[in-house]
Amino acid sequence: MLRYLTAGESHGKAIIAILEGMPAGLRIDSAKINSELKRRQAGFGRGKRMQIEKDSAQVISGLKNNITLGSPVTLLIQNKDASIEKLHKVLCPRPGHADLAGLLKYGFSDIREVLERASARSTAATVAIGAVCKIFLDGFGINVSSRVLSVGGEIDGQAIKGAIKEAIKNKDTLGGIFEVTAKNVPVGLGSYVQPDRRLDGKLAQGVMSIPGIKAVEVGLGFGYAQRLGSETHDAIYYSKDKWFTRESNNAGGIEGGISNGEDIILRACMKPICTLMQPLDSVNILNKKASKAAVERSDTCVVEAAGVVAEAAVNYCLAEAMLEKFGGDNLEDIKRALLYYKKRIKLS
Ligand code: EPS
Repeated sequence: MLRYLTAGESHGKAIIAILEGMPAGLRIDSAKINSELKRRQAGFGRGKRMQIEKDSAQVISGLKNNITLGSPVTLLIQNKDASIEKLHKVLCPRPGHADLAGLLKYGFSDIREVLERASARSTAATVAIGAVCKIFLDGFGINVSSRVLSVGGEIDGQAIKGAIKEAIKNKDTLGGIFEVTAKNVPVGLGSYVQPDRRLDGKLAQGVMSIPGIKAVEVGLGFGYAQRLGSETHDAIYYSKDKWFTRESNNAGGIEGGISNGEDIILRACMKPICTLMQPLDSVNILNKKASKAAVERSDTCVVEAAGVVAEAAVNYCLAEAMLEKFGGDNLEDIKRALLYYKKRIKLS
């Protein structure tokens, strides 16, 4: 069983993740974790915080001589900006952020108590965990990547850059759509036997829980709504040398909540960042008077970074599904179980 917990405030001492359930015997190269953390910090439209931080993870448990022990792996990313105790109060909730609902829910009188943990800074932990899972999946040839499909309705790279520049100039923000693809995933991950074991449901949960994500679709997704069944389902062929094949992949690699051996493809929509330098109407939470929403240091557009975080979520989800199907406490046991399974399905 694979599970994790993250901790840390945006301007606290550090962001921490504990990942439990990685099998023993996996070599972890911390440079690989750090290169994923660096990718998360990149992209045109990021704010000033990314110039302050140079995220890198210390692995403080679960390894000996860089090899996993099967015990919890703790990852710690120090915050350079650890000014939480000195930061000013925030009194006017930003529409779209967790500010107002979080304040009411926890009974705070300062929105800072909400935003410190609600901040997308926590996605550094998601990426660190995903990077360990990526190293695990690499050993099975499974590869997850992402790409930006559109930002503010623009699809061309230059037009996207132009739209972000315009948004910066206008003190506005932009969202967009990205796609995540997982290649070489074996057939049979996830299951139809219980709702909470469906792979598409798990992937959607992982990606939907990234801050700012408002929609996730698998394969043709919303596109199914305009088409006939005869035009959409991926016909099945068989030949001795090629085994079972498809000529299309509208299902996005998942049928009945199970991976079907085709590429897993999902897309997600990120809303525009909700901290606006030209803020929307809001209300002061102390005197209840109309006011403009708080302005905090923030980004203009993070769709590219969100794609990197989604890769991490998908890596985690696929590692979990691999361990559920071929699970063991030892990496070699898992490799053997997969080999045996592949042999068995080719023979059937
Ligand atoms: C982020 C760190 C944050 C923000 C942003 C993303 O740092 P700071 O608040 O110090 O500028 O740049 O997160 C948000 C503002 C938010 O509301 O989610 C990061 O590390 O990605």
